[in-house]
Amino acid sequence: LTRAATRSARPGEPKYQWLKSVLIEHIDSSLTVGDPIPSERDLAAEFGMSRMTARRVLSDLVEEGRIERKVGLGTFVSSPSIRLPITLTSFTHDMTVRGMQAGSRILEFVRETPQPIIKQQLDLAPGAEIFRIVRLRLADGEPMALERVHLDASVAPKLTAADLEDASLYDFLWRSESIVFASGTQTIQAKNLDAESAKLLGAEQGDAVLHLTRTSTWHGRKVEYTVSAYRADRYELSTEISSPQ
Ligand code: 16G
Repeated sequence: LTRAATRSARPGEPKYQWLKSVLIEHIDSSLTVGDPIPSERDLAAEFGMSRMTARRVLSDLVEEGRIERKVGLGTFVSSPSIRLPITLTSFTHDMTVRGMQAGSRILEFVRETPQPIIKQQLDLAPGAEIFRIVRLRLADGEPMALERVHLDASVAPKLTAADLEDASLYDFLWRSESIVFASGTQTIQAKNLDAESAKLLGAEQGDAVLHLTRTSTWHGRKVEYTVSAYRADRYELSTEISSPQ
């Protein structure tokens, strides 16, 4: 670090705390996403501490999402997480309000008889069809989430893949069918990426993802069942909480 970026330890300040706050200040004031962070060995030497302490600081900053390790390359300032509220909004809306450009790559778009599990999730009658839509969702061109939508085909029979080229499904449903989801359920699980999904998301196999399952209802009817994998290094989920009444 440059001399300007460092400061002496405050009286009684543990070395771990000292290095951590100096690094955070340095990242916030002088570095941008992708800038390299000094190695554990260099930090230990510069701050006169054991490599173990320096390693702990770096590991904690990795865990907090401030920096990331790239195998064989070193440690770098990482992109800040996008904090999503847990509400019934669309990907396009969530990115737009954060000043980002939402996009999609459509990987599959089929109208089909649903698998039994999907039929059950959507309470579909025998013979009913769904649209199964698999999309890679992008924010400012960067792959962020993989999304598998199962939509009751009878509510939007005119839907085509072209309607979803870099466009919002929820906007289409509203504009063409006056459908707006007012309620639903959403489940959140932690999972690890399989090789194929990792490749699409530009991540590594085994990386953590936030696995979100959403069922959206319209006039008391389950219409959408969607399973999404959001990159855990780019998203955090947040919700208001209050004491039980
Ligand atoms: C979000 C929803 C997904 C919905 C999609 C529509 C979650 C977990 N999923 O990704 O259920 O289908 O938005 O997005 O939040 P769009 O209107 O931008 O196409």
